Amino acid sequence: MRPIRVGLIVVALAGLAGCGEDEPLQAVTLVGTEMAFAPADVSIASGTVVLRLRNEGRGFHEVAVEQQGRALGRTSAPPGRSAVLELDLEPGRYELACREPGHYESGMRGTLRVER
Ligand SMILES: [Cu+2]
Repeated sequence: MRPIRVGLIVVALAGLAGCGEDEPLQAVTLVGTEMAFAPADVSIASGTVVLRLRNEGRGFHEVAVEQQGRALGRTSAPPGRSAVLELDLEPGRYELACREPGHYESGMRGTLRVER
């Protein structure tokens, strides 16, 4: 059933993007494993972003979008599952982090650059 679910998500996002919003809806998929995000460094335009975490690891992972140590949003998924986080972001540099104990310190982090 998994390919069908992915297809439905893509259709849903395309539908939202075509609803007459001024800003395009951006979708980014991060694959989480032990102990990394792929891609680790992401650049997007400002506006609404749908961040999808696909956990392909063996343990529980999360992704938090942080700025100056403050989490603006977070989502988490058990192994083999995905989770979605939608955020409106101003231009700037944000950090991606998994705050499961020890994961960030082991390299499960990245950067999110939001351009104008
Ligand atoms: Cu993790």
